Amino acid sequence: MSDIQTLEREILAAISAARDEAALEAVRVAALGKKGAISELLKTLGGMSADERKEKGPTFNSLRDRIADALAARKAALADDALSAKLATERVDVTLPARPEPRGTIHPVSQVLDEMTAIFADLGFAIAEGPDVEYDDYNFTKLNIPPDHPARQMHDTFYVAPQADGSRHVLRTHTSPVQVRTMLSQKPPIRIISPGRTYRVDSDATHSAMFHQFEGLVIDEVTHLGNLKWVLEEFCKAFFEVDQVEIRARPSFFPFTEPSVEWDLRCDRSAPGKIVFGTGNDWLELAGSGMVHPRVLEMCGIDPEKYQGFAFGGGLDRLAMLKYGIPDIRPFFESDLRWLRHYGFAALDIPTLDGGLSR
Ligand code: FA5
Repeated sequence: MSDIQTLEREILAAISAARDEAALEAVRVAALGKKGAISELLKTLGGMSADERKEKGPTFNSLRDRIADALAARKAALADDALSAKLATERVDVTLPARPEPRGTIHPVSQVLDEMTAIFADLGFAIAEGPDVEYDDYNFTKLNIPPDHPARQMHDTFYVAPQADGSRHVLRTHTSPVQVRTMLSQKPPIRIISPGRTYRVDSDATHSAMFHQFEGLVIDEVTHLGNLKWVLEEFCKAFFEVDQVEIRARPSFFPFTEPSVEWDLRCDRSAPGKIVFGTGNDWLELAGSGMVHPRVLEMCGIDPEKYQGFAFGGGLDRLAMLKYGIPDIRPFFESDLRWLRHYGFAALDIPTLDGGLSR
């Protein structure tokens, strides 16, 4: 075997023995680097006669090309091996079962909020929203509660520091300012429901400083308390998942409605720890309501000669407590995981009217 063939065999053997890129690079340098064996061979061509160069030149050059090709092929194979090894360590076994227990749950307030919006959307109401930090003007004045009016004392208000222009913001004490925002930005007919956070300086087993309310508003050319009663009855039937309900009206007072009506829902609380809706001799407070006061319509740019409407609102946390038998409002906002696991809902059980609200 010629020296050239021996050299080629040795280099090819070293190439296939290289286990990684660094080892392969060392083989390349030893063969094709400046002082490499093949480079040294090529250098000898310069000292040869023309005939000799003609004979050896192609042999040396093709040797160099074969070694370069073998180096490139081995490099590609090593890169493939490295990628396969990496993929093998990162492989996920998709046949493994998911975590046996879902860890998060849906808070009862979120659940009730979803249930409520599903019901009112089905009745043709749009969802409206307003900010937690509200203009004093929208929370009170445009709702017919001017500054220094005694009705302001009905709400224990959190005031925000005065603005540079002297105007004041409040943490909204009810969702009723969404009525104002809606009337200022939309033309009748209006049909909205607005659930959201509200704030009052208040705390005991059934009152929290931050709580949730819902607000409904309907404005059209002809509306009356009968429509309001029907809407509340339809809501109660769907929400409490019973075929029949009975609600009763009591006269009440809200500065932004005239007349004002408070609604109660008939229920049976005779069995300990249980409430049945639609029968019995007990009554539960459901919502405040009334026909929108003409002055409110006027202040919100709606002609009270042409339009009238009704509004209603109540406590969303209270509805959750009633429906799901939760006795105390305070743990709602204490982030106690044991409470959340007990009263929470499965994350994928999104309430729908046809799929069932609270299953
Ligand atoms: C209002 O806030 C009126 N805006 C409701 C309304 C809307 C009347 C539209 C007419 C037309 P009231 O102050 O009564 O009304 O509050 C309504 C409900 O919010 C209460 O019945 C109660 O369920 C709930 N609520 C009030 N304060 C708290 C509190 N601190 N914690 C939990 N729930 C509360």
